[in-house]
Amino acid sequence: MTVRAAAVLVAAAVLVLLLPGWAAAEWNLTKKGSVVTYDGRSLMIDGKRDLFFSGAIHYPRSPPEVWPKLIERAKEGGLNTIETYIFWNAHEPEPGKYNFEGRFDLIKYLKMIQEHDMYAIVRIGPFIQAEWNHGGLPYWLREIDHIIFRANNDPYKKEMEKFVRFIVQKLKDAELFASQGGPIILTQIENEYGNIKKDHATDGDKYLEWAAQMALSTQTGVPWIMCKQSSAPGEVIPTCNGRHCGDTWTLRDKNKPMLWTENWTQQFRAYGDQVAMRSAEDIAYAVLRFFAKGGSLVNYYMYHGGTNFGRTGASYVLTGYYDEAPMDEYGMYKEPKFGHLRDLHNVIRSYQKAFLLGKHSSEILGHGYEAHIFELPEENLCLSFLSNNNTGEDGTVIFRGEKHYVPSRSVSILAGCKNVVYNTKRVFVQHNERSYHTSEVTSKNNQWEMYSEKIPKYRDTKVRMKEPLEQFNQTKDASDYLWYTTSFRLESDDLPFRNDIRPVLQVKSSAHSMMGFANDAFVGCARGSKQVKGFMFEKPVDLKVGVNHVVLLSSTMGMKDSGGELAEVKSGIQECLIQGLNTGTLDLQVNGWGHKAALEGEDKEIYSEKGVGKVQWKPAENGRAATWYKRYFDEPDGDDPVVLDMSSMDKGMIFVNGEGVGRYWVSYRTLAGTPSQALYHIPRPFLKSKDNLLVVFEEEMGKPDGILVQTVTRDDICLFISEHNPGQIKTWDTDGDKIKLIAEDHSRRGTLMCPPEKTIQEVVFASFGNPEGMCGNFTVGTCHTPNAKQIVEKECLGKPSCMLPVDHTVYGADINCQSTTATLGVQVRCGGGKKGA
Ligand SMILES: *[C@@H]1O[C@H](CO)[C@@H](O)[C@H](O)[C@H]1NC(C)=O
Ligand SMILES: *[C@@H]1O[C@H](CO)[C@@H](O)[C@H](O)[C@H]1NC(C)=O
Ligand SMILES: *[C@@H]1O[C@H](CO)[C@@H](O)[C@H](O)[C@H]1NC(C)=O
Ligand SMILES: *[C@@H]1O[C@H](CO)[C@@H](O)[C@H](O)[C@H]1NC(C)=O
Ligand SMILES: CC(=O)N[C@H]1CO[C@H](CO)[C@@H](O)[C@@H]1O
Repeated sequence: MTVRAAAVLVAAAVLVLLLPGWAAAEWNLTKKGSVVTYDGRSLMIDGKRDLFFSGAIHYPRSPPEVWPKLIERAKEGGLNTIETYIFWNAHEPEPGKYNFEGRFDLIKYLKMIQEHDMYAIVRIGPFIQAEWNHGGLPYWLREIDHIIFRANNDPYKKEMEKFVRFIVQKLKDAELFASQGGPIILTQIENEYGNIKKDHATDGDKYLEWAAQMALSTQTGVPWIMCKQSSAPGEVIPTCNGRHCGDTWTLRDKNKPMLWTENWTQQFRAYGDQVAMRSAEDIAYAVLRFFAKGGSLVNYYMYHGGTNFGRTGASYVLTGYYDEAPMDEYGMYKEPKFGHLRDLHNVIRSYQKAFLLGKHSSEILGHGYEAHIFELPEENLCLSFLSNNNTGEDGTVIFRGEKHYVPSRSVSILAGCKNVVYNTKRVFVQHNERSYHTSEVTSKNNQWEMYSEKIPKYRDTKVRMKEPLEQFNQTKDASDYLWYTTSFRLESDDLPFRNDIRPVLQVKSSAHSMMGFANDAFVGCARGSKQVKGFMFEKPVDLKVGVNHVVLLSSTMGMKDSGGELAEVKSGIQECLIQGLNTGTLDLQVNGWGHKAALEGEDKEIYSEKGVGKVQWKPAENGRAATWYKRYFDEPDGDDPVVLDMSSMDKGMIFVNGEGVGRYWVSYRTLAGTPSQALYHIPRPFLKSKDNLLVVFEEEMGKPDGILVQTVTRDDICLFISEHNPGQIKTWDTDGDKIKLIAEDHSRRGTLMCPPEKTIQEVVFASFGNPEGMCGNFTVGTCHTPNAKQIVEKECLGKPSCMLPVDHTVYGADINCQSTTATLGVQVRCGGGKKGA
């Protein structure tokens, strides 16, 4: 130990004595390193308490060129921390062969976070779930003898430990832990183990204890966490994951701080699921309920979701990930979520001294009403959270002698325990909506060529078995696709005598979807769902006297990412029958099957410039099953995000310049009848200015000439503000120990602001009364002042931004609705400026 390190260690030890709490027992702090400690109130950096507003942004779900913008925007949103999982199967696709290139350059990502002066939380897992293929576990783990994932099982523990130590060492080598002067303040081992502990009833606790000790022994100098647990072994901190951690979670160990590692900003979606939304108000409410009870760290899951490129998504999960997050799939601000949470972060941060150092007490103020108070009398500082947990009932409470109006399911923050500076239901931030613009490059050279996959016959296959084989064992998860082929002979008396009766091909599958072919003709397709395991394919087929060939193309949409039995999840064809023959049912189960993993187009990489010449392309025809299509297109002008509208297609994979853009599945509709996802993001870094190679593999009956290249804007901006004022709204700032008023009474005005360089071109909607609907689709209610539109036009047209009063004296009252509280609803469209910017 060097003298300097010893000195710092002594300093750290003193620190621990002064501030009772935990500190990593021993490590060699570097000169620039920080000590991360904790107690029951919060984490501390070099002995100083801090608040952590963290956002989950996963590096493999965006190209590295985009990371700086995402991190900057997160910082602008009032975050001081970025959280990411580590993706084992991306980093170690084969045992001992590592990949940290491009989107998987974890070290570059963490350094970038540090350059932006932010902290990082690294959730190593290495099981991560994350709606990521196989929950992050490499396929090859399944082939290790006697392995049981995430259990007190030596083969699993050996591989897990090897990877965790490898990653920790890699992070240490790059000096990325806070103890070394890096950004990482917390590391996570395992992930939501509480969900499956019962599956390994005998040994779950032993495994967790081992995982904790193994993690601690890596000596990172920063605390370890385990999420979705209410207790954790030793000094490991258990943390909450959920929607309402302030209401649903109790931390058992009072010497550990309340940390919320996943506050879901929506629900992730699988194909077939309805759009899952969560309002800015509800997220803000949940965060403040948690902070009111003493929470000091929240991580938004996700703050930006990004895209499941290539084959990286878990079973059935949409290619676009958490599009409803504060930054949408394309990295654009989703308002008002982004701004409303930013305001919340800035307000709490302004009062963090009272909040973190003050004495915490609480008072019940009535049924469902409570106050949480953080008071530091010696400095005359006080901060309180007034909350109304009642559904559908606004109310007024008396707190410290003053009346406060608190809307239902909302929390107000009171500065000095007096002035409302924030209420979760009072959204002053503008809303915005996306619109899509078909780029002219769509029609320029819109010439498609096609190559139909060769449908293999039994004689073309090498892997043969009496019965159909399990799918993952054949594909090794290197492809979604496995061909199954079988051949059989029919005599003339086997076939139905009547022409209108056709035999039926019936297949039971535990894969995710399947296409059937008989004698080279496409018979149809069938699919399963995330909710129900397996599915049945039943289609009439044309068979003939003599030899018939039945070929099944079985496909998976990623491997399962959750549950205790991951290694045992099987896939593929389970039963195959021909029904309706004169001679009864023909059972093909033990008929002899040939297998061929992966598509020919995948093997030859015909989606890349390198491989595109390896097959003979010809002019495209629509509606051909199992067919590759290609065209070239130029990059649309400007910087707006680029998407493909795949509405005319059914299911398959998209590649641009050899990059896997993701799986698409437009024919999988929601209950409402709309495609689960029709628009697929092509990040601009995937594009060059001219001649981009677009290749699509279509399984079903798609029409490629209908594919549109589009650009996305958020030029539709809206206000939706009620005249009702729950208290004087003021914005305060702390200047040293003094609080100063920096702005007052935003409550009766709303601001509309266009994206940079654009101006307000059109007032699409304006109503003062009780308008309904959402930005992009407002309608007038029963109360409406007809001249609102004129007033807004006068105030806003041609300007980059405008401020509108929310006041009936300006718009006049609707004579029918005099006693109601009016709301101003406005939608304007921005435009002009740099073309396409
Ligand atoms: C601290 O440094 C000493 C001497 O270089 C070394 O033996 C020891 O393993 C280091 N401890 C840790 C936790 O890295
Ligand atoms: C708040 O309301 C929710 C929903 O009604 C309820 O589940 C929860 O228990 C309530 N919490 C408290 C502390 O009253
Ligand atoms: C995997 O497939 C091979 C044949 O390709 C077979 O020998 C082996 O038994 C299979 N393993 C499992 C676990 O099914
Ligand atoms: C617009 O709102 C109306 C009623 O509020 C609804 O019926 C309609 O489906 C909405 N349209 C869109 C495109 O959301
Ligand atoms: C851990 C937790 O409670 N997360 C919640 C955060 O908010 C989302 C809203 O979608 C909830 O679904 C999560 O449960």
